[in-house]
Amino acid sequence: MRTQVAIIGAGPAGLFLSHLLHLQGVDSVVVERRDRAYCEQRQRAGVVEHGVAEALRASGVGERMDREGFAHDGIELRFDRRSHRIDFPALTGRNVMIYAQTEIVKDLIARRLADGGRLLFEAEAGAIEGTETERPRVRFTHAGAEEVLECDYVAACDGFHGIGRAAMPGGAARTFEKVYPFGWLGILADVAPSCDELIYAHSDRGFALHSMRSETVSRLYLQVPADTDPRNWSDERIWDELAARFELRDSDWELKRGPITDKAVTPMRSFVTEPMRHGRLFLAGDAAHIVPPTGAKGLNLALHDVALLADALTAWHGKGDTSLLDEYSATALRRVWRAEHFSYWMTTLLHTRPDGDAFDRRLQLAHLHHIADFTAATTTLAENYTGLPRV
Ligand code: RFL
Ligand code: PHB
Repeated sequence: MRTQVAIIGAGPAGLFLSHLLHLQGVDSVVVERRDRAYCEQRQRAGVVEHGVAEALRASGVGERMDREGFAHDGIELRFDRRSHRIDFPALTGRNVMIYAQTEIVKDLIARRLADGGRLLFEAEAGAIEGTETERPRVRFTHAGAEEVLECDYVAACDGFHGIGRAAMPGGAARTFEKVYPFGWLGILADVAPSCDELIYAHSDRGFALHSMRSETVSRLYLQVPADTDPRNWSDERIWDELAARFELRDSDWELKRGPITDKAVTPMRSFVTEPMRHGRLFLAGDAAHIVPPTGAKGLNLALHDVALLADALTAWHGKGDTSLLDEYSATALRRVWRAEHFSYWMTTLLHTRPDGDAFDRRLQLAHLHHIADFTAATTTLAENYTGLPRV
């Protein structure tokens, strides 16, 4: 089998890259180890930055997002049992879309298939070869057979546990990592959201986040120790803990409860690999970097990466110009490190450290008050959250 760009992984990065390349007349094949249903149901992100939503619309896959997603003009920071709203349009002229990653993946798969795209599910890549030559190859297994995909370039969009990063020769890449001593217990529940906008709550009991998927489905998260087994958390215990962390003084606001349909613990880490390219192998999305979910940046960064990569591959295809490919890693990493800093900052601002003391919590509260009370500080949060146009 032969193509111009071999793409490993049908997550948001691989699918959007394949779609953008198709629009520019560049041929690609996507190999994905899981089946289609698995890719479409994996519960993950929910916040789409302003510029990323624009990019989805501009490429013709924003229609259902605009119909079924929610435009949110702000978030609530809840601390010291009081509520503080951050107004995005007033501070930045931008907002965000609440539209689940599962839906973006469904939209992209449907569009690729309608456009005749070659998307191979249950096709696991086992090796990437010849990345320092002009004819790299991806070996994969599909329907029990060993196959070889010959190409001009390989885009590893295969997530944190993929083979792309490991295919960089020893010494060619440097990694940077921070693992946090806590994780998130995330739930999906069949109950109307108890709020119109997301609530990021700091409390003495730990962090909690209230998000949503639709008018009848809520998505909520609790900070828990990293080694937590979700089976030790009964539904009642989860709702009681969420209610305690979201509690407000002087208000009759109440958390609505309903049947929990999904429960999982996500570990939290920050991770970057540099550079994001070796020869004709390019890394994009979670294959190259991980952020803790507090800043809602993972999905957005993945889509930014592949938008850059698609422009670079288009310039190579159309004019034989490889200068954008040569600049890809450095350009992508500037935004990556900005998002790494923002996500780390939001995480340390809002979570309780197991080794933290009362002094640390007073500092967090002083910082949170500063963000709520001073326009320059509020604007910094709003600009980063809605997405910086240029980094
Ligand atoms: P993905 O989505 O992991 O897709 C990689 C794909 O590659 C496939 N694969 C292979 N295929 C073939 N052969 C192999 N050898 C392969 N190895 C792997 C995998 O099966 C998979 O289909 O990576 P991508 O495309 O880079 O997308 C990244 C995003 O998924 C991720 O950054 C976000 O979900 C992170 N994230 C959030 N990001 C946000 O922007 N906003 C959020 O609100 C947000 N919340 C979250 C999140 C991630 C979470 N979890 C569970 C990690 C909340 C959670 C709970
Ligand atoms: C989500 O809706 O899953 C979500 C929202 C905001 C975050 C992380 C996850 O910061």
